[in-house]
Amino acid sequence: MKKPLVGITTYYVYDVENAKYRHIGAPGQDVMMASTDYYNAINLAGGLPMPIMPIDDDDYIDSIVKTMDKFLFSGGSDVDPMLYGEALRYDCGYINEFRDRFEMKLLRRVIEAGKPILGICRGFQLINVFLGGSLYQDLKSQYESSIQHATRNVEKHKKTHKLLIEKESILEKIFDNSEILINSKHHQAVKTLGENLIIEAVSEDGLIEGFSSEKHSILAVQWHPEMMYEYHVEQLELFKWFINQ
Ligand SMILES: [Mn+2]
Repeated sequence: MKKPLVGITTYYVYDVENAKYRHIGAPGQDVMMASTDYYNAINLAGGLPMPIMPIDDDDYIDSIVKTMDKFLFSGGSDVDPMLYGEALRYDCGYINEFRDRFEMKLLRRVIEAGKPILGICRGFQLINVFLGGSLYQDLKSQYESSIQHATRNVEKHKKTHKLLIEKESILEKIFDNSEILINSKHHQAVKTLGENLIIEAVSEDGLIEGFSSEKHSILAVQWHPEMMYEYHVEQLELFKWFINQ
């Protein structure tokens, strides 16, 4: 059987971001970057992972949407608050307008084409914003909690907080459990939920950590299963579900 082609979004890195610590390329060159974790996870789950070059061209985007069977919207920089109608707060992180513009166009076409979508971290937040939801620009200053969601210097696979899974949700089917432990690498989170989205799981302090949409074939999570599966095998089940559905 032919393996499903899974298009995975990538970082678009401006020359100026790369310039300070340049290891590759020449001055003036923008580059594409991606964490290998996504590609390894999709490959192990039985899919054929393909990086999507961020090229802002409508013909290109149409071809990609036709060619790929499924789409993974990956992690990365903060979504521009202007896209959910808020002014930029002092504690919002780095914003890449090129990537936002490209991925919003891509997401629109993928949803129109009805192809399955898996969102992770930034991908999860981008989908929420696309469907009319909003985000906390920075949890530390906007959401009172004793849980550390932004564990920047903690190992990628380290379990740091609980995930409380909704009854009869997709995540309950995937993990066969109502509660698991997950990593946490986000300083932003869903504030108001987008249209047609259903909550799949929350953290103990009440933040949405997973949502789905049957209408749009979306499953999206705030944590990073691709950083965990090597150490915590249950996390690979999420990618297997995505490939096999
Ligand atoms: Mn978290």
